[in-house]
Amino acid sequence: MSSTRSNSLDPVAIEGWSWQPFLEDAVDRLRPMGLEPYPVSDEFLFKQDQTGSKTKPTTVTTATWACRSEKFRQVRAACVCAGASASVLNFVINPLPRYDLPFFGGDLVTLPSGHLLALDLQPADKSDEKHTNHVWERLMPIFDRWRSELPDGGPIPDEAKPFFSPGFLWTRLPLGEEGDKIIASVVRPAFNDYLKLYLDLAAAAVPVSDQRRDHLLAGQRRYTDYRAEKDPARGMLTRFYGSEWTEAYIHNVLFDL
Ligand code: DBV
Repeated sequence: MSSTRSNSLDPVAIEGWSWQPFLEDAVDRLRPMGLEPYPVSDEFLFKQDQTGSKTKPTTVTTATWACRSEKFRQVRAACVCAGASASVLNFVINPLPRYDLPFFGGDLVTLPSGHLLALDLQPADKSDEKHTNHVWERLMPIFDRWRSELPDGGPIPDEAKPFFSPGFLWTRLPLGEEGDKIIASVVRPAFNDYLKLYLDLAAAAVPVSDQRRDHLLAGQRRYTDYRAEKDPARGMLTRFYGSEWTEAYIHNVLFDL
């Protein structure tokens, strides 16, 4: 097995990584949009280390897939595979501020305590109806369809609320057969429905004025700064790879606006 990845458009492949089919679905849908690789330096494209005790070490791999296109500043997937300790696909589409589009966000996380799953089209400015209404109108029926088949994930911090849409799909599922069944029959089609809507919105988006662009950019910065500051993966990544690598990864790759 090669120990590095080149910066290509092919989806990350990590042996035993449970979220691989989701990333493959996403890359298949994105390909027709005319993708180019987004530059990511080698140290963040592929990172591997050992964790756990000396007698029972686990390999922890973090790989990054990133591209850009005419309307997307950065599309990136952070892929973590650490055996039974963790499996994560964190997937974000960052549109260019020249287009009036929300962010696409997916956080698919498996920990020893269970699965935590989040999907949303997140606004750059929640109070701006011109930015949100036409998105929410089309998102809510999709949200309602899938939410009814998932347990509620429970409360999220108040300070996070400005950054979520009312279509924030958020659930926790148990490990094992029951959870796996719901992931295959509900979470995977929900992920693809959210992504399809997002790509439809992007296909229809036309460039906005300079003034509007500046407004959207300011909102995108607030969102990105928040995500970088509160990244729930910080603890896990720091345990695996140390603080220097983790902070550089969060600020220079994951949330780099
Ligand atoms: N989350 C990230 C990135 C990750 C990542 C870049 C590289 O933004 C993983 C990986 N999320 C991750 C992990 C956990 C969570 C939790 C490892 C578990 C942390 C832990 O328990 O140790 C959705 N993700 C969460 C939580 C929420 C979200 C609400 C629970 C937070 C908590 O309990 O404190 N993340 C949040 C969200 C989006 C998102 C709304 C966008 C759709 O990506």
